[in-house]
Amino acid sequence: MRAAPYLTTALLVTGLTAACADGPTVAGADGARLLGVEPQGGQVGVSIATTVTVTFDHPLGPRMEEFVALHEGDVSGPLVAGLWSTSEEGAALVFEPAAPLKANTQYTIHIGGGMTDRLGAHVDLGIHGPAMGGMWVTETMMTGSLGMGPTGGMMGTGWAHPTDGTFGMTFSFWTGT
Ligand SMILES: [Cu+2]
Repeated sequence: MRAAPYLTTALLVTGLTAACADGPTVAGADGARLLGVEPQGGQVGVSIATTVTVTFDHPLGPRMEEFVALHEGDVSGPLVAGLWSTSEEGAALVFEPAAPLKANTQYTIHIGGGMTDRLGAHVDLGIHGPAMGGMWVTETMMTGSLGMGPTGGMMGTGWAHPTDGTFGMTFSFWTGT
């Protein structure tokens, strides 16, 4: 299932979303890949009525919507009230805020780094995440934040990458007026 190096390079230069959408959709040795984040990291002027959608190239395991969150401010900020659910037969996680977002405010989508897909393979955020404005979450970012230390719930299984010491990826966006 692993693409040859020349193929990977070709995908990177030909447009990530289109190329990957045409790729394999069957889970294999490689875990599901993050394909889309809406709003993307760095986006400004986002509607206060926005929802958040996080899309993968094949379905995730059960209850993975527990490992994605929307913070007000940066990753250390409070959680926005609302409901995460799955769609696309488990390949997309969708957040409906309980109320419209605040105007002219930063929000940060936090996607867990330890999620697994339906076959139990580790989800990959790194192939496409950075190109959509994603930033890896370090231990320093987590332990410095209110209520998010080792007992705070966003550093355990599902949030922590199994090997590299990161805690998922964030995508910050800014609402408009
Ligand atoms: Cu978080």
